[in-house]
Amino acid sequence: MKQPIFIPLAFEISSEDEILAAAQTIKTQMDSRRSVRYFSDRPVSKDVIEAIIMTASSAPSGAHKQPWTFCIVSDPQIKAKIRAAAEKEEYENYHGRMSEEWLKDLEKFDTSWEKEFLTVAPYLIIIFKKAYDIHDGLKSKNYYVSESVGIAAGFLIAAIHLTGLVTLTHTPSPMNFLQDILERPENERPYLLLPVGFPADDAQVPLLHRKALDEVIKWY
Ligand code: IYR
Repeated sequence: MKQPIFIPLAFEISSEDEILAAAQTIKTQMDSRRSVRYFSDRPVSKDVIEAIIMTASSAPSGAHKQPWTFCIVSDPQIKAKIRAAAEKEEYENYHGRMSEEWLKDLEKFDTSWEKEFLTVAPYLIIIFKKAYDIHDGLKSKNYYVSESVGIAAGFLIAAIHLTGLVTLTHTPSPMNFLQDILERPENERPYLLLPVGFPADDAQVPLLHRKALDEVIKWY
């Protein structure tokens, strides 16, 4: 058996005051994050995208397998293909596949089958989850794949926001067309699509309220 190698943890203990101040600062910063559906076509540098992807890829994962691929689309033709395919599915969703209750729950967001942001935002990030890996033709197992990729997606959304950009968690359904358009291998499945960029000058967001502390916390 291979001997595990351990190294000292790089960690510095902060004072209680510093910890509380940091927690409150992060709370305020993250509370200003909003899902945005109206994008500007203002460009974003590739270096920024690479940095936020590496932040996402630093997420914990089952057996540290990092079972994800981040596909970054800036090519206008590919974006147009993705938009056409997503809108085709979404049209069906909004015209019969989604229940009345579901449509009513979405009223406050004023969404529709039209997805202009898919061609306007400078980048589309499509996260693929890897059910298993293939190295030199050999399959190897991944573990807790959905949990791992969900955590990475959370890191990505936080990184995008803290960087000063906006995004939206978009899940066209079904989204297997992404597998075909992006020519991903059989072991990968589309997980989430995130347009990334700057908001449109006149971007608006719905007035929403977040749940209060006592609605989301139970102490034991
Ligand atoms: N996927 C559709 C519908 C949709 C569903 C939920 I749940 C949302 O929170 C928002 C939209 C769409 O993208 O419009």
